[in-house]
Amino acid sequence: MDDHNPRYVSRLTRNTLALVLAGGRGSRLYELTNWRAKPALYFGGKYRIIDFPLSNCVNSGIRQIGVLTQYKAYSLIRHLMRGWSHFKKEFGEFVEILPASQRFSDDWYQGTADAVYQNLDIIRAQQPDHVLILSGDHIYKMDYGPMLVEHVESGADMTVCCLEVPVAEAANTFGVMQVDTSGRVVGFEEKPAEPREIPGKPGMCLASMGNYVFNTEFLYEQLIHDAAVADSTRDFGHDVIPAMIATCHVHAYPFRDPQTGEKAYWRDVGTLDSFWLANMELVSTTPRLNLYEREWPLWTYQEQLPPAKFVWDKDDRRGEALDSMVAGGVIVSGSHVSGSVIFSNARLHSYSRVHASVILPETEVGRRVQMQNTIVDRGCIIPEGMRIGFDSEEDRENGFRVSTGGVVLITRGMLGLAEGSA
Ligand code: ADQ
Ligand code: ADP
Repeated sequence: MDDHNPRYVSRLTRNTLALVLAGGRGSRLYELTNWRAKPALYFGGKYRIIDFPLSNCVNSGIRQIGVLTQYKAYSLIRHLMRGWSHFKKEFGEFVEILPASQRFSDDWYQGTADAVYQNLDIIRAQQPDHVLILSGDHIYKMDYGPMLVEHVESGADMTVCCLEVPVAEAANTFGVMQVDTSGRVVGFEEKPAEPREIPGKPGMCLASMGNYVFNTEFLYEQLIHDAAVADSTRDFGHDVIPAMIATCHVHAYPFRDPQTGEKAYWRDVGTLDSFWLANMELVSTTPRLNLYEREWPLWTYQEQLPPAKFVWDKDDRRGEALDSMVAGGVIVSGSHVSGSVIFSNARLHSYSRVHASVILPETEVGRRVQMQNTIVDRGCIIPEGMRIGFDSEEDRENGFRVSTGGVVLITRGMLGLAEGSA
């Protein structure tokens, strides 16, 4: 490779088609994903989870993107149409929505490999050199260019992006692989109960991030082969990758922070506790995920709203928010917010205290509410005087969900509000 040719990486990224897998339900988020796919879930005060992989693609110079949808895609599709439809086909750029029900098969997508298989004709029409398959579920900033370069240099048929993760975190959750000294993958198990450790690193294993680079022809071959295997669940992690290891060249690309060379920030916000915690990490004084970095813009859609307003009310109650992120359209009136993430158009009324909570858009917090360690779904109206997050028994009696880590989830349904409109 010619390291010094600045066009080298851009040629690779230009000739790559990204397919973002965005059909997953995210069942461990319970009622939070009853009405929206996990990639459409709100995150970080104004984003949706899918904005992270999509922004990563654009910042990496990959501008041919298909988003594969399936489960409860309405909210996701609306977001993509409003926020991600400004690409210019004339420059060979697009973000295209590929819904399951539109394809030639009567079946909805089965596993992730089937989702891609059903779109083979669309991939063929683009004639990319490489296909980058991305999970639409994760929070991280990553330049995919260096992974493409390493993929090409290694001579691999396919590359899996990976991270070192504690064994306890990976068990039953991630694909776990073994590599030889050259970085070639020699073993892969999907969600093993007892992941194999990295030699010399007790307690750690090498987990798949669910992001893959395929040589396009090789991808066709593998998907067509898998489609003919009778007992396959048509899933990359369960079926396609384990079947390839013995005969094909699969390379592992470790995702590292480009500045420090250390393990990079990556969060699978798949549970209520991890979703809450990843939002809390953002309001720490020096967050590992910096949303304010100008060189890696994170794009999203948000309607134009007036600036957040903090009202010192007539009873001399200060409306204030400390160590918090507050979106547009919010009014904090005579209430105290700390360590929280408040999304657009929320209203917080006098004498209330909100701590360590994630409040999704269009929410109303009544007067004298005391709340901590809580996730409030979009459109909730919290009645005056409620105490939430102090006593799990009381929270359950009120009909709320309390996670294993003690985080409270409140949705409209739990408050007896109409669920059908936002
Ligand atoms: P999981 O995340 O558990 O494991 P899965 O539920 O298949 O795998 O989701 C992968 C991605 O595909 C998600 O972004 C999801 O939204 C999406 N998705 C799921 N089914 C889909 C479908 N039918 N159509 C479109 N999109 C779909 C995977 C890998 C593991 C790896 C983890 C990392 O299988 O090996 O460790 O990701 O989180
Ligand atoms: P967003 O699209 O911004 O994520 P929602 O997911 O709340 O917002 O809304 C998407 C649509 O799904 C709503 O307009 C509504 O019709 C439906 N919906 C959302 N949440 C619920 C719910 N809890 N119960 C019933 N329908 C809902």
